[in-house]
Parts: sequence; C-alpha cells; structure tokens
Amino acid sequence: MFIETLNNLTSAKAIELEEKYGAHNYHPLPVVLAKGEGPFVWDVEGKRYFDFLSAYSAVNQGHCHPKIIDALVDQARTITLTSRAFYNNILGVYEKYVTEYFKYDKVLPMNTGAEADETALKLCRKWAYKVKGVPEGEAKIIVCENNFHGRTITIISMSTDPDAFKGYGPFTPGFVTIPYNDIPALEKALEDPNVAGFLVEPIQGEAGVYVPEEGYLAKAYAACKARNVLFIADEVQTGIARTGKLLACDHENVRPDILILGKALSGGVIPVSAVLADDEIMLTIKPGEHGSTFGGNPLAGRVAIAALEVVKDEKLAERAEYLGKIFREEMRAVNSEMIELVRGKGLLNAVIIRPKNGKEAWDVCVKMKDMGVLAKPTHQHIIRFAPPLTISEEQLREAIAIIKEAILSFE
Ligand code: IF1
Repeated sequence: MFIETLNNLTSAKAIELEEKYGAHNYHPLPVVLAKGEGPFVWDVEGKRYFDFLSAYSAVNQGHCHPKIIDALVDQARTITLTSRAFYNNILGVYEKYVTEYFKYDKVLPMNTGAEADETALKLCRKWAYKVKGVPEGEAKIIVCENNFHGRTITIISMSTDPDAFKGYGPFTPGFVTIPYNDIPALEKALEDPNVAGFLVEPIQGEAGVYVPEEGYLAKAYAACKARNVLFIADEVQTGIARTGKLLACDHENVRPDILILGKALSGGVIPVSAVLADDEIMLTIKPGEHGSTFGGNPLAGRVAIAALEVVKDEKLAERAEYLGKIFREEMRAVNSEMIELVRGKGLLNAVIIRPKNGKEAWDVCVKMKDMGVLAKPTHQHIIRFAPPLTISEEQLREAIAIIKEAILSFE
C-alpha cells in the first residue's frame, strides 16, 4: 500500500494527505518536493527549482552532498545510537574535531537548534549561580526584540512575536527584552547585577535578515565583559559559513562565551546541534544534570564531521562572501517599485517587497515558484533569499535573472 501510494502520488494528492492527516502548523507554498541535489530540488511531477531557502539555512552544503550522505550511510550500517549511558567510538573523536574547529574547550552535543538554545540558557544560569555568584533563582538573561531562538515554551517566553507566544502561557520568567542593535539599551540593562547573559542572533534571521550596524557585536561583547556577563551567540542560522565567514561573529572578531550551532552543522541531513564553551562555563553542569536521548549519537558525529569538512574543503564561507555581493548588487539594480530594500550578508539576504496593485511578497514567491525558484516570505513583506552555498556563480546568475523577471512581471 505505502509504496504504491508513494509511486502514484501527485502533488495535489500529497497536499490533500497533509491537509487531512497533518497538524496545520504551517502554510507552505503549494509545491511538493521529492528530490534534492546541490542547489536544486524537484517536485513530484519532476519540475526543477532553485532552492533559495535551503531549509532555513540548514542545507548550506547543498542537498544530499555525496560526502555527507556517504558518511551517513556508512555509519547507519554500523551503529546509529548508543545513548550516553555508554561511551561510543565516534563521540570523542567528533568532540575533539568540533572543539578544535571552533576553538573552544568543550562541546555539549544536542539535536535541534531549540534544544541547543535551551542548553545555553541552562549553562548560563548554572554559571551565574556557581561562578558569578548570582543568588539562586535570580539570574536574568537579556534578549532582543524580534528574536527567534526556537519554539519551546521557555524560548517563546523570550519572544516579542504574538504568533510565537500567544495562547501558550504561563511563561518562563527571568528574561529582559531590549531593542536589537541598541548598545545604550544593552548597557542600561547590564546595570542589574543579577544579569548572567546576553543571548543574541548576530543577524536576526526570522525578523527579516536584520543586519545590525557595523561594530554592534563587538560593542555588545565589550559591554558584557565589563559587567562579567556571558555573551551568547545563537548562530543556528547565521553560522556554518552562511554570512561569508565561518561564524557571523567572525565579521567583528567576537568570540562568544557560549556558541550555539545547529541546522547546517549536519548539512541538513539529520538534526545535529551543539553548544560550545570553555571549561569555566561548561563544567558547571555535572553528570546527570542535563542530557538527551539522541544528543551525541554516533550517526550525528559522523555526519557533522563530514558536513564541517565540506565547509572547509569547498571554501563555502569565501563563496558566500563573493556570491552574496553579486546577489545584492544585481537585486539593487532592478528597476522596480516593488523592491523597497535589499539587505544581507554573505548568502543570507532579504528583499523587502513594496506591495503593488494588490500584489505582495507571497504573490512574488508564487510567481518565482512557477518560474523555477523557491523562496518564502517572512513577516508578510520580506522575502529571504538563502541558496545553498555550493551554488555556482553561473547558477546564481541564472536564478537572479528568474527572480528579476518574476518581480518585473508585476510592473
Ligand atoms: C520554524 C523561523 C528561521 C533559528 C535560530 C534557533 C532556531 C532557529 C536563529 C531553532 C530555527 C527555523 C525554525 C522553523 C523556521 C526557521 C526559522 F522562521 F522559524 F525563524 F530560520 F528563521 N535559532 N529556525 O533560526 O532551531 O529547533 O528549528 O532546529 O520553527 O518554523 P530548530
């Protein structure tokens, strides 16, 4: 039955099945993907698209990168999960590799980005009580308006987006919200001696690829250090070469006290996330005080090593830097009233769409889909463009031509 259904599936049927049997917690673009390779995906009917979302920047290495898939398949045939009740032969090797790669003493391996953010929050609070000397239960963590760090109840307790938190109370206390990209507001909030950490996205992805002023990260880091407060960078979306450097914090030579990674840490193959920190912070958590069934599993370790090797071998950060400049230059040259603003860093970019004749970002995305480029609006008028970093310059220019034509078709 299953194989027969799969082989006779049409896009319409697939959408019908999801409508009937799946929770309605998303509103996808009407396209049903069945295959992915490099910068391309194909729908059930075999139509090819450029993927300009990259699963929200989880597929930086391109869909089904052969090196990552080979590591996945080889390890999947050997042993996939041992739990942390026992040691396994991959985890220590992976931990050495990833801590040397990002230059931290230790890593705490988790699975999803949200779990990594939650882990970072727990580490920050533990450090506050055991090292900084904040009274137990009084630790405060500063976050920014329009943040996105995941969907758990504690994480949405930090959110300022009603769609993210409405109807989910009561919320976790202990968070102080300030405007993003506002150093005086941060310095004011840091006057509270119970503040333990500042959790920030180096570029706010969900908010619409909001790039802060040059120097914001460095000034924020310095302000935190002056107050013995941990600078915690959520690089789940901006990390792993996406913005033209290995980490977005690298643009300002900022070394976060706690670094949060996810998404492309596995090349989008399986959920792999990680929290990196030095011993003073990491060793505040003792055996039995945190964990996860799948965290640090051998399959994740093998896949993450391969995914990170691809980033270095194929110079993905340099590519993102070079190709991102082409994208912004080309999009800024388009003569259309619908293009209000083009912003971004590396290959994490967004175009703000000014509605025209009742048409808006969603309509542009549907038109682009029909013409062979997939992207999705965020916050109604912002289209995020984030292709896999392995896209060639020729492919990028081909996709840009399609994007331009789609936008100009509304003139
Ligand atoms: C959805 C957004 C992007 C993230 C940052 C942690 C996480 C994310 C900076 C949590 C996840 C995903 C989640 C997905 C859509 C997507 C997203 F629109 F939701 F906000 F990318 F911008 N930190 N972002 O961006 O990682 O637990 O999902 O592995 O929830 O709709 P996760």
